[in-house]
Amino acid sequence: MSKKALVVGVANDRSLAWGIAQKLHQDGVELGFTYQGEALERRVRPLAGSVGATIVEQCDVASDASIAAVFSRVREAWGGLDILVHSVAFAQKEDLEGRFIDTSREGFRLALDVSTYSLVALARGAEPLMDSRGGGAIITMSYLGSERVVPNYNVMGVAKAALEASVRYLANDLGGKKIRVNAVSAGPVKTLAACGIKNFREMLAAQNENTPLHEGITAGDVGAMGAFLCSDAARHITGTVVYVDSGAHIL
Ligand code: 0WE
Repeated sequence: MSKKALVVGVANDRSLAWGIAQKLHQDGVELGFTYQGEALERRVRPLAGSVGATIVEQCDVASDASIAAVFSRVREAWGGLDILVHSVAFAQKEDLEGRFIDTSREGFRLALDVSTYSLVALARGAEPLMDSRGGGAIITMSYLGSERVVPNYNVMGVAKAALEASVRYLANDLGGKKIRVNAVSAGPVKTLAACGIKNFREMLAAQNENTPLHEGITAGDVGAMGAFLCSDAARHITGTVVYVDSGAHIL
């Protein structure tokens, strides 16, 4: 029977989650997608259709009830789950510029709720469904701003640091059930999430000019690594962060 993957975080055809979904599809994995709201539904439905997705559900990752509804749909349609792709982040625009010290309590709470706690909540929902398959793989997306100060990344850097730590604690909790949890730390890619970010063009240029490989990163590059981490070839890899950044993190 084919593997089943739930992909959370496709916004459009440039999304890292879409890059991963396409690679999983090539590997023969059956796909399900969630979308955040009505505006994104119009983008996600056609993409989901193009890879023969059997689940397309709305999911607000800030709502436990919404997450529970998604997993009951997965249980009903598939009876189990092999792969969970988490590719979700949000901080208020005002918190991605200026000084980190000025982050409000609500801005901090929102960024860590949507970008970090959502992984914990989704992993908890996936656990029994993966356990019933004898194991599974969970991946999430991170960024170097979790461990270095990247100008303007600010509260998202703190959210990604907590996300990477969450990967380790989740990997430890779920290892006994043969559920692996890993993160891909990607270099900058021009996705919807990058829209309107100050100096993003310069960051893309730096990725091309100032990295060991002198090459930009594509959603396909991230997708290939994501699909690998979800495959049996990675069966002994858990709790780690893999860099897909042309070597930027060593400099
Ligand atoms: O994680 C991210 C971006 C995530 C993100 C993007 C937005 C833009 C629109 C989270 N929240 C929002 N909120 C919005 O209102 N990246 C790794 C891309 C990124 O974002 C940056 C970067 C890089 C790289 C922000 C500042 C500096 C560098």
